[in-house]
Amino acid sequence: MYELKKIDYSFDALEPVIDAKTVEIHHTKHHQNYMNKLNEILERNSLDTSKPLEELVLDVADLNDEDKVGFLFNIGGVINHDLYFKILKPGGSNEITGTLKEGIEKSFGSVDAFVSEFTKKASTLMGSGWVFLVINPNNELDIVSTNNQETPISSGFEPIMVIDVWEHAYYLKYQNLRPDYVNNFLNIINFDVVEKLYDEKIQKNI
Ligand code: MN3
Repeated sequence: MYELKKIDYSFDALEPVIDAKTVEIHHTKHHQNYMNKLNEILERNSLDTSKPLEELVLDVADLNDEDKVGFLFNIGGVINHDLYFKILKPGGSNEITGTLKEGIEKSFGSVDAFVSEFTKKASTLMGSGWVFLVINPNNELDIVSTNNQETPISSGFEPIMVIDVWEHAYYLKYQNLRPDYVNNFLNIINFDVVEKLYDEKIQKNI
């Protein structure tokens, strides 16, 4: 069935922003567990599993009724964590430049305004969930949050950047200080990867 994507840096590569133990548990236990549970559900349903997960998630209507909730939770868990680990950069962020900068300025007014809104949403989201930078159906950038493991793909958005605000993402180091985690997190985002995703998806939509 589906296999978990490897992360292409070591568990300690995001220190000091995210500690090695947190990255290790997050990827090898939490992320892996969503994949295992998803495969268990797919084994007893007949879906086209040759598709990428980002397309498969839209086939939820084809599942047995009793598996629909578990399917959305676990496939969202895999997709969201794939993006999360993909957009992080050992050694720290690069600048927001090029087409991504233009898109952000068009949708939010300025990079500072975007960072401020993203930080606020991620710091104040209640309970467990995610905050995303997405391309909305009008091909503009937007910030959306989801609860639990829901992916915004289910609502017609294309996510290109994300922060995981489940406590398992930061609790060992930050405990209750989620705003500190959020502020530091913005310093390890690989904006070149985010820009590449932005360019690919905008091109596809034209
Ligand atoms: Mn997580």
